[in-house]
Amino acid sequence: MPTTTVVAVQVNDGSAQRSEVRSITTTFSDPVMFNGGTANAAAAFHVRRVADGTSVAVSAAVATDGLGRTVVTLTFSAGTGTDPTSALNGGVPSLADGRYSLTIIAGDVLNHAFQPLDGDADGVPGGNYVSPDDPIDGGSGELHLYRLFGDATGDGIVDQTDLGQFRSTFNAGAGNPLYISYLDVNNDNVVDQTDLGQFRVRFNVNVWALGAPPSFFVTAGARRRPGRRGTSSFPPLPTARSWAARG
Ligand SMILES: [Ca+2]
Ligand SMILES: [Ca+2]
Ligand SMILES: [Ca+2]
Repeated sequence: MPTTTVVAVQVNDGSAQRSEVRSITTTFSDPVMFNGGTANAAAAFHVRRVADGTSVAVSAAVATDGLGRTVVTLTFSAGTGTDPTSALNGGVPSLADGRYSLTIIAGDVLNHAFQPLDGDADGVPGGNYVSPDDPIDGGSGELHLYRLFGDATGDGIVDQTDLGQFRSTFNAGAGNPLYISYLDVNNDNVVDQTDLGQFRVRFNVNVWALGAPPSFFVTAGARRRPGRRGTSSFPPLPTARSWAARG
């Protein structure tokens, strides 16, 4: 009998952006049961920030797909490891900036033969699932399990390409086809100066260079500069040189 494995792990809805990361969905190869029952499913899943090992509290929604396989969608509880700004105005909390790992405890996930999950996919029951490393140079099978507000392209850096998308949605509100919700950092249904402020502090930042928070861009509040609200012009962004000069 084949072992039960993890067949897919998806970030958000599977789209590329990593500006906001609000869910991780795991699909198993078979129907599975969880140690302590479905209500305790979250205990089998551990999401940690790579930089400092911080655990993120998760909730787990357990479902069955059209093939009868168990599918678990994790969402993140506001608090350690999430970005408080992402939860403003009723937003679903996003992971904070940084790289993350997902571990699924094999012994907490049993198939109908009561065999533990073959998380390491070596054909033998047992062995935790551990998400791949997401090296900076990419690679097949990587999950891009990281978050950096402004990273519309999902490559782990906020750069000119992302800026192009930010510009395209600047001053757009919900209902406008140009509105991009994952660039609306505070979920107030418009991409404006507040969101620009959060984008700006991450410009030319990449997730592999991020240490453990608190970092200046993680703790930076959504500040508005007096008199700038409602302007339609797009202020120039600082160059990499000027950011470096800030130290
Ligand atoms: Ca195994
Ligand atoms: Ca990017
Ligand atoms: Ca906004």
